[in-house]
Amino acid sequence: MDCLFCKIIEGSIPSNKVYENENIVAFHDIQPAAPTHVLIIPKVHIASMNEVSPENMPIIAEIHQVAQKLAVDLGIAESGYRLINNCGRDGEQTVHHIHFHLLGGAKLGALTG
Ligand code: DGP
Repeated sequence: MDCLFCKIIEGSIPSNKVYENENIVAFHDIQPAAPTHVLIIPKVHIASMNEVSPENMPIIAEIHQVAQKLAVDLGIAESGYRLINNCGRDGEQTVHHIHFHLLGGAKLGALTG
């Protein structure tokens, strides 16, 4: 499958991984928008939030558990952070393998749209 994040998961494209288990990988974003900017993705290919089904909803929950743990590990839990999913054209989703941005390490600007 011609998917950038599937290639990162299989290791044919390198990434700076901060977490991996049997279901999930997290790695530093190549274009950080904050001092801490990690992408958390499922190993199973789900194109976007629009394709999440009741069957794979548990992995979305697990991604949130991993985000909570990574926020602690990366030292941003106490000061705060954002966990963002961009979906589709208006959401400015550019990689069509569902991913959650974990952003922190500085006061983040207001969401203005
Ligand atoms: P989004 O706009 O929500 O689809 O965000 C996609 C993110 O993926 C964007 O912040 C940049 C990041 N990205 C794109 N290509 C690569 C890559 O090859 N490696 C890494 N680590 N991140 C990438």
